[in-house]
Amino acid sequence: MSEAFGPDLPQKREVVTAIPGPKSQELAQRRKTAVSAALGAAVPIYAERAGGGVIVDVDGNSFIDLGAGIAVVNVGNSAPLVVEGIDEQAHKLIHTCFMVAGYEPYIEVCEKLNEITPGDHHKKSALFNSGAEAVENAVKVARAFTKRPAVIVFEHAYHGRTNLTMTMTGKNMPYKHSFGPFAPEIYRVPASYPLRDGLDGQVAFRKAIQKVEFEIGAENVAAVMIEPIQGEGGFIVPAPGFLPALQQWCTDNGAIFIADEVQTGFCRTGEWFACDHEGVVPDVITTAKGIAGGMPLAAVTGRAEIMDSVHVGGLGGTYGGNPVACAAAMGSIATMEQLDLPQRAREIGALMMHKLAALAEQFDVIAEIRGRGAMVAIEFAKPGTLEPLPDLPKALAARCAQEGVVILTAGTYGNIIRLLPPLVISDELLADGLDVLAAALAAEVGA
Ligand code: PLZ
Repeated sequence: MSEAFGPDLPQKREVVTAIPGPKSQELAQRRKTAVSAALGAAVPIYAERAGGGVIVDVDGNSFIDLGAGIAVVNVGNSAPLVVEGIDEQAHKLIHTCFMVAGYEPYIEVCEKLNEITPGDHHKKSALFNSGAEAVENAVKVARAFTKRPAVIVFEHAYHGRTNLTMTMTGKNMPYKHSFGPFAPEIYRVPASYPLRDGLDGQVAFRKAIQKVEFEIGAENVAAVMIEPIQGEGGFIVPAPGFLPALQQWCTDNGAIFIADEVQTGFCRTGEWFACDHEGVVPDVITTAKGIAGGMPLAAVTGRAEIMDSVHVGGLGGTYGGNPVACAAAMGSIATMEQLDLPQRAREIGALMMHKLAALAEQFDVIAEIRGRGAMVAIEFAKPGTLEPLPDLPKALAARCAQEGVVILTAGTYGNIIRLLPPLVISDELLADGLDVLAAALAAEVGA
């Protein structure tokens, strides 16, 4: 097997026990006693090893991974350069706290992010532990720079689960329900959702921005934060022109345009970042997930004058930019460069689109196939309407798990299947996974 694929696991789908198998069931019992019931699970299995396009569970079942740990292991699980980086760094230095004594890997990651994120202006970065933490800090920076309070977010947005970021997240269940009161000065405006609003980018922009101008006031806006393709919201690709118009409005009105690329970043969409598709250059960009091949790391990267506007000591955290996570990031990014993963994401996307287009012909519950690169979704609705079918994706995910395929659901209405395989998955494995999904759909709605 190719060196690049990490652990020497056979790249195949193989179900050898009932799902969940006996060992997974045993762990489920222990979990029930020991782990808070508040944590959900997409599949009922417990993973032991993973690499390339497969996850092997504790019972020896080999699953095709079409979720990549929610767009995290873009370079594959335990990718060789990631493991090497972790191993080498762990033997040298695991922690000092960057605010106590600095270390090179932190600076190296910031240099790399400043180089690869959109735009060739002078940028600076700061590192954190999670996507939510990056989003929080991007808001802090934007408020400090502009000395304004309001933050504009969009319908269907997902930005995290902390108090500020859950406020910014659009969906009540499961993210916000019973967790209020929420943070002040967060304002939600309509997104561009071509399937459901039928609007072109300019019209969708006017609709959103009129709300901002009349209800909030442009001069009160610190930042407009948007996922260039909404992730948890259902891989919603805005109409062309929507993002550039927002960016221009921010420039014209002294607000900070923040792209939350936590889910879309690091080659997922067929470019290094989703903003690259329309040549959008955000003032600030938040990244996490794919950055470090599975290690917890996140970043805020932005125009130097914005990032430097915060007082010394104003940003930080005990673990943010941990040396081992930084070494993993350098391994992860090097893998993306060596394997040309933006290109591979485009190939994966073409393969998925081709297969799914055929499915859409066959099944009238498919309202739309959409996405960019290796970030593709199927939206389900009652035939001939846009009325969501929220039970179908759940049923499909359950059927796929039984057959050895891990797929994830999404969407404000829960009526979406999202496909985001590791970018090192083979064509054969991907095709097999999609065939299993097709069979599950036929079984669920009748061929
Ligand atoms: N911004 C765009 O997609 C995380 C959430 C999983 P953290 N998405 C997966 C779950 O149910 O908790 C995400 C995102 C975007 C921010 C975040 C938050 O990133 O690393 O989960 O904090």
